[in-house]
Parts: sequence; C-alpha cells; structure tokens
Amino acid sequence: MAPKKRPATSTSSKKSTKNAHATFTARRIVPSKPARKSGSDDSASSSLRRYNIPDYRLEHPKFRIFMSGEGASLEYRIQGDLSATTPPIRDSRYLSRGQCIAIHRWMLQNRRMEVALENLYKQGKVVGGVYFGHGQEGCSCASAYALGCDDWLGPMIRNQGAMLVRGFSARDIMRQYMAKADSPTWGRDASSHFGDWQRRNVCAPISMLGELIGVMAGVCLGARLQGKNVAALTYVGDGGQSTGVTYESLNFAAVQKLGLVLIVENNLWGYSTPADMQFCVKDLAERAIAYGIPGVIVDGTDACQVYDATHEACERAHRGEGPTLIEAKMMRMKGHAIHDAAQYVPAKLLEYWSARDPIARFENYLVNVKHWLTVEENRKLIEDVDRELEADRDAAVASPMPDPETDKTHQGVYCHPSCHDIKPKYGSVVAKPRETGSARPQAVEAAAHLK
Ligand SMILES: Cc1ncc(C[n+]2csc(CCOP(=O)(O)OP(=O)(O)O)c2C)c(N)n1
Ligand SMILES: [Mg+2]
Repeated sequence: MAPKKRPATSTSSKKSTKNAHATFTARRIVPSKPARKSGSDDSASSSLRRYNIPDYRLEHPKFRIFMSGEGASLEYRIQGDLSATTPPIRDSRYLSRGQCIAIHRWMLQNRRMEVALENLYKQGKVVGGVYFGHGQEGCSCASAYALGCDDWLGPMIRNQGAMLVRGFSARDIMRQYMAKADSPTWGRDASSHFGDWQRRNVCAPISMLGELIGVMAGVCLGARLQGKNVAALTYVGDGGQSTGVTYESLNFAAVQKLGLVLIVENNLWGYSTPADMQFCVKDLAERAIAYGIPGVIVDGTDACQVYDATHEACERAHRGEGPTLIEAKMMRMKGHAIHDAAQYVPAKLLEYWSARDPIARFENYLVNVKHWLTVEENRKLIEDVDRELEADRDAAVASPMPDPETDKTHQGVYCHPSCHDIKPKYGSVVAKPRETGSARPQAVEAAAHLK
C-alpha cells in the first residue's frame, strides 16, 4: 500500500514544457461572457454556456480508425498522422524522487508478472484465461499509488498493477490464476474476482461492465454515514462507459457529492471495436459536463499525469466535494485476453503506441532526464524485481490444487448468518440531512469547467 503522500515541490522545479506545471485543480465556475453581436437577442446570448475540460497531455494524437473493405478483405485502417515523436513525461507537482522510483518499480512488477502469467498459461498451468494490462501499467499503478490508507480501490481486470500497489502479492495473483488451494478465493474462481474489504479496502472486480461504479459510490456513502469522507477509485473502459449503469451510478455520486474517482480507461478498443466506432464525443471526459462534475484528460501512459490527476481527485473527495471523471488515453497493447491475437489492430498503431510504452518512457525519465537513478541502480532494481517475481512464481506453481474430497473448510459459496459480521468500519452510523444549498451548478466549484 502506498505511504501517505506529501506534496514534494522540490521535484518540480524545472519545466519540461511550457505547460508542464499548469494546475490540475478543478476550476471554479465563472459565468461566460459571450461576444455581443449587433442585433443578437441579448437573453439568448447570455444563456449561452461554454465548457472547458483541462487536457494535460503533452501531445494530441491526430488520427482516427475506420473500417474499410468487405467480407474477407474487411480491415481497420488509420487516417491521420502517426509520425509524431514521443512526448516527454510531464513533471509531477507532487511526486518526490523516491515516490517516482516506487511507481517505476510497481510498473515493472506489473509487466513482469503478466509475462510470467502468459508463460504459465502456455505451460497449461492457468485455469481459464489471462487478461493483460500491457501498455496500461502507468495508469493502474500511479492511480492506485495516489490513494491514502483509508481510501478504497475497485479495480477492473486490467488493473492488476493497482492490486499490487494496494498490497496483494504477485504470488497470490498467480495462485489465483492457477486456481490454487491457497489462492485468495481458495480455487473457487480463476482470474480476478477477489478483493479484501477488511484490510486493504479493495472491492473485488465485477465482470458486468460499469457495475463497480455504483458499488464504489456506495462505499463512499457508507463511509460518509459513518462520519468519514473517503475517496473510492475505480475504472471503466471506453466500451464499459456506454452502459446505463455507468450513467446512473455517476449521476448518483454527483448528486450526493460522493468521493468517487472514476478513471475512464480509453485504450482505443472494446474487444475488437475501435473507440472511433463506439461514441461520438471527441473526448470521453466531456461526459463529465453532463453530470456537473469536473472532467480531466490525461495521457494514460504518463505515470506523473495519472498520479497528479488522481491525487487531486482524491483531495476533492476527502474535502467532500464529490466525484471526478478522469479520462486516461492510452492503448491496449494486447488482445482482449490471451485467446485474442488482436490481428484486427493495424500494425502502425501498435508501432505508434509501442514508442509510448509507459515503462520505457518512465525509465528514460528517471535515468536520463531527471538523473534520479543511475544506469547501474536501475539495472539492480530490475534484477530485484525479477528475482522476487521468480520466487513468487515458483511458490505459486508449488502451491497445491484444492482437493474437493478433503477440503471441508472452504466449500461454502454463499455466506450464512454466522459466516462473518459486517460492522461499520469508521464509526457508528449517523443519518443527517445532506446540505442541499450548494448543490446547484452555479454555486459549486465541483461542477463542470465553465469558461
Ligand atoms: C454489461 C456488460 N456487457 C458486455 C460485457 C462483455 N464484455 C466484456 S469485456 C467487453 C469489452 C470491454 O471494453 P472496454 O470497456 O473498452 O474495456 P477494455 O477491455 O478495453 O479494457 C465486453 C463487451 C460485459 N462484461 N458486461
Ligand atoms: Mg477499451
């Protein structure tokens, strides 16, 4: 679990680009002043509103994916410019040298664990499929790292890095994939459906896309009834965000000003459907406007941007100011799961995003840009991660499979009354009327950015 963070101003003393230190903080609503046109209807023009979504990326890819051909020659093609050079990492406004190195380590562990899982699958040791977060490690690890000890995490299947940061061991995750008797679900479930609501404040992923958002809003509401404002971080994909439950849950969180932090992982694909064929808005963060909450766009392959945006969203949550929607733009670098070779992905797109690999870029940032790690220190760090991971993998492989004949302790699938007590976590429940006076968009800082 990430230690409590302090702002570390010393790390952000130099600007890497012109905008490198623009604040991520949600802007207060300012009534717009549309230009007056002669002869225009005054009342109509004064009701015209314009919205602004902060975009902290240092590049803005300009291409789209479209379908071309028919039958056997049907394929996806790209229109636009793929020639841009890789942008720099944006300096964090909060992360210290040590914290950046910690995130680098988590990302490496995330990547290496998934490589190990792929090999275990190919050796026939995995029960079921394997799902990868390749290319999304910066988003998973840096966002989870922004959580405080009392905050909550609701990861999706690709957020295994977030699970590591929150304190699950690679050993347990690999045991889970192999359905071992000593895995978190004792072999009753493969892949990702496990959490830990007692010690790590982690809700298990839910396969039905978008459903976790309401659960995490409920976590915030429950904590508030017990007198505490917590941040609850969860994720939804570019595909999953189109579900009705996403709208309902986020709207509920907005109205109740719950500390939900929703990262929309726009990884350009939902199964084999490109994002360009899934929605018409330019950026998914724009949807925040419709909920009356702040929306922010970050480069999901830049750990510093992800951390800063999540950190500020958590701070808002702790102040009781309500949810934030963060769109993290990146690319799913493998198929939907191990069974999917992703041959539908144009090779040039893979090339483009390979050059934006979150781990390689962050490593370059630490070693060559900031000089926070020497080449030798970095090599040692990678060796340590590899050594630990090999030990974890060997232990997971050596774990026993469950034995249905002899294992009587873990047979139950359903809870029964004496199974476990669910008690308030933060204090006794006190119901008091919510303050409604400041809920109107005109009065709150939390509502959509308005220029
Ligand atoms: C409500 C619901 N509808 C459909 C599915 C089947 N399904 C599983 S993953 C997936 C694609 C998800 O795409 P996206 O949300 O972009 O996430 P990604 O896989 O790219 O991380 C679909 C349609 C589901 N699990 N739940
Ligand atoms: Mg997707």
